[in-house]
Amino acid sequence: MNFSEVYSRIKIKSKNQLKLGGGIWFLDPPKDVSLDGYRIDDVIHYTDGIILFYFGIVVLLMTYFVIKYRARPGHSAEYDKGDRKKNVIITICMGMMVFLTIDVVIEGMAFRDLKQAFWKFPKGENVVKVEVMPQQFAWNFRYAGLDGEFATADDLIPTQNQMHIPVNTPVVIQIAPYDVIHSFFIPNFRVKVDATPGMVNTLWFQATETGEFEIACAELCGNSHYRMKGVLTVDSHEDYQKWLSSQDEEGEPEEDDWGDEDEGVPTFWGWSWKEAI
Ligand SMILES: [Cu+2]
Repeated sequence: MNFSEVYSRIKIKSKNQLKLGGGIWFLDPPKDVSLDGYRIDDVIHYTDGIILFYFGIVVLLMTYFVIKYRARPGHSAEYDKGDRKKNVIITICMGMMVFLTIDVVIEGMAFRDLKQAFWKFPKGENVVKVEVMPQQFAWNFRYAGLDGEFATADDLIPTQNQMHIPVNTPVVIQIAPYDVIHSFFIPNFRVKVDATPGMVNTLWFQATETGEFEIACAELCGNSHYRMKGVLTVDSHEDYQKWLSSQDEEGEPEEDDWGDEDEGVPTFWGWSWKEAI
């Protein structure tokens, strides 16, 4: 297989999968349509750049030494343990440089982003709250309904795998699985959160563009994990309200709340909203 074959395969694959932004062929990530996605891209670009920089230095030095110390008449090989003072100092300096310019910088960027965005949960009236309950192998979404309270009779549960949110509005999700560990991943938003049995996890994001985007399960959760795919539709405010009012209310829970075990689909679920820390 030659280079252009590899190139065309990658192109075709990614075109079918996701919407792409402009950039360098296979390094091209899915188009960022979120408020804070650029922060993740920045960390990835910095990591790529700095690693490429050190890789370049290593390749150049290796090439230089391979030529300089090549076997030739009048030059015999010399055994060197590499433990002379000079070698130790160079190694420590290189190690420190890598540590300071890669590890420390990335850690700094990550904590800055967590503090400024990802851990700063939006509060207030306009925040859209959604409860997410993945199961083998589908996504269940729950909206609070008119009373704004979860686990009440007017909760809205859209068709499985269909999530709608309004554009330019902060969205907070709380997620807990019905069965095993899953992971809620929306590549176009650069966010991901695990669904862990026995825990309610939280995540927030905000869409900057309308459209349809993929929701993927990012945790190998069973034999049909590959088809655990949902659609996140970002609507205009008007369309979102229209969609909300077209959804059926959940109704009073029936006696057999969690459905038949063989059935595998919960007939009633939902928990009270837990305020994020
Ligand atoms: Cu899954």
